[in-house]
Amino acid sequence: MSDRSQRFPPGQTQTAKWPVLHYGEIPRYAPGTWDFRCFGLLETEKRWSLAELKALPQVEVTSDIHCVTTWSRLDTRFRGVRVRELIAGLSLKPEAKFVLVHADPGYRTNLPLADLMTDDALLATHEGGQPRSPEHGGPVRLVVPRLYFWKSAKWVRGFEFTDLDVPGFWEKAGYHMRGDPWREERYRDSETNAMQRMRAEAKRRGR
Ligand SMILES: Nc1nc2c(c(=O)[nH]1)N[C@H]1C(S)=C(S)[C@@H](COP(=O)(O)O)O[C@H]1N2
Ligand SMILES: [Mo]
Repeated sequence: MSDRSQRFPPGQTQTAKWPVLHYGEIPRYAPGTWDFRCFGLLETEKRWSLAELKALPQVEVTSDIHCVTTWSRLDTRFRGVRVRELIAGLSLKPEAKFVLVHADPGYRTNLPLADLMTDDALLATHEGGQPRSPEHGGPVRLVVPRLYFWKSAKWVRGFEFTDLDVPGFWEKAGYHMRGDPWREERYRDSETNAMQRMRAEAKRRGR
């Protein structure tokens, strides 16, 4: 079972800096054509423009974030739309049990629908009172602090509701399908090339 009596999940250490980690280039976006889409196992698909998303009720949540490369950052203050509120307005089909998160540039990550329905799961537009910088996922990033941070897709563009758990980018490369830091669900099995590359990259950037 998860042991939340400790502030840090097993194997994690605190970082004061906030490392920037992603695969590929920081994507550009056009505020006029950017949209956030919900599709898949829904009666009716839905989309929001950036202006529409920003006009939804905002909440502020302070969270600890835990990267699988072993750094943790405490007390990060995010502001945005609570994912649960967004999903509450959708007509989900009963078979919808998982979400494949779609993000720029071609990033995907999967998680159980239940993990998006928690109080602290946000579509974050702000951090520490500032709009999200492009390198940390602006204009909108997903934040799911209860799971390892690779699930918190930067440059998020949509949720695809599915009946099966479809592996995303890192999950296909061997990362855990769920990724609960308190259970140390880091990798599914042995280390793959992609994982080694990512770790070497993190080291190079001086995490
Ligand atoms: N779109 C996108 N989102 C992403 C990634 C990525 O490569 N592309 N990397 C993930 C990983 S592995 C981590 S640790 C966090 C890092 O977020 P940060 O750069 O804000 O620290 O973003 C996650 N979200
Ligand atoms: Mo990561």
